[in-house]
Amino acid sequence: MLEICALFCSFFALIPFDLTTECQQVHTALEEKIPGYVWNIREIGDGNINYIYLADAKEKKVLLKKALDYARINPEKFPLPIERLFFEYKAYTLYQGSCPERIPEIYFYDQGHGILAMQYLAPHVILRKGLLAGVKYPDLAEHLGTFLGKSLYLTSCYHLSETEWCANADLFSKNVAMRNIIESLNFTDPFFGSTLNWWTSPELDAQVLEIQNDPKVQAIVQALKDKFLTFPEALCHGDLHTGSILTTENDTRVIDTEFAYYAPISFDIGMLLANFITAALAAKAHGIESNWLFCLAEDTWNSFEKTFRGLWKNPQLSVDDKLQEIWSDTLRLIGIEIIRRTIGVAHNADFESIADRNLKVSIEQRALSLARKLILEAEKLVPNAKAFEILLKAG
Ligand code: SR1
Ligand code: MG
Repeated sequence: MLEICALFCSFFALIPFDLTTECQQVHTALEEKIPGYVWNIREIGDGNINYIYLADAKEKKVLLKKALDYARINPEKFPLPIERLFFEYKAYTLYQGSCPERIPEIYFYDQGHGILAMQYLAPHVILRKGLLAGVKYPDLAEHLGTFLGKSLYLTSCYHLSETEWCANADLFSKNVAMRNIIESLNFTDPFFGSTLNWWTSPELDAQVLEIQNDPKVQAIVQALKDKFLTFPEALCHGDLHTGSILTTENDTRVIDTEFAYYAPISFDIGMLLANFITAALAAKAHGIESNWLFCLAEDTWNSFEKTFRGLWKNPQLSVDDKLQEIWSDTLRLIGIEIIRRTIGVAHNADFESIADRNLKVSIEQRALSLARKLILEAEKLVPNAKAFEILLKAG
């Protein structure tokens, strides 16, 4: 009897933990590509778009991303092509050439099953969770500023030959579905209205109306949207918020590159700094210090600028002029990202996990007013050590 029981148990130990069709496909792909292990597979993700699995064999762990033909956040509203994973894989491939130390190792891409397998990073946590828990990462600004400088400059039209740059821009221009999401969710819906938008109502209603009825705000956002769609300056991650970064105290890795697109250099920087500022604005509600988070934004910019200047070798264009343009657009994009995370469809835990409604409202009101100011007055702020402090006071 004991023997039968042991046989029964060992038989089931060979079968993955979760037997959904998707999980079964993950299991099949793994057995094909990395044979010789007994994989225990479980779903561990909670993102907006894909399913994430941890495959755990005794001696080996692999993280697998499985794309379905819709976004998990809302299958009916967001049908999505599985090919987004191809662009994610291609973006990792370019990052492998420009800044390999800041991404996970990629093991395989299985186009047929829509699966991307990569290094399981442990004990890494999603940066957003770490920041909201008050963890201070001593190397984070330097890691991310360097990542921005290297990944953006080394894939740009200022560095690559025209042939290479055109080939890259052409390839990523086919990531149309993801570009359309950015176009709608970041640049259109929050500023021009959409039934998908939601916010803390009625408290924020007046501010939302003010933003959506301000022709100056709309003209600036429209201009940035046009620039995003028509200026393939460098490879942008496309979704570089604090949920797309894994950290330990001394390591930082950028993940989730499925929105990758050739776009203006400022796009990634604006989104990332906006998410630091969002965390800073929410800090009080989470019982954490805000100043370090504002400094994180400032230090990340400084590290980006230093890296970018160091790499710049373009005699026809002044690096100062280019950085000035990137800076002003970055500020406007910070404003755009803060607004879309407060009144668009996809919000962040920074604000949404605040239980005290009055406190949440006051933080969101401050965020909206700061963001609007950034969009309208970006020209007035010069990139110096005090810029983010001024921002804080202005908000
Ligand atoms: C339909 S996807 C919603 C959001 O999730 C991603 O992380 C992007 O930020 C996108 O806007
Ligand atoms: Mg993501």
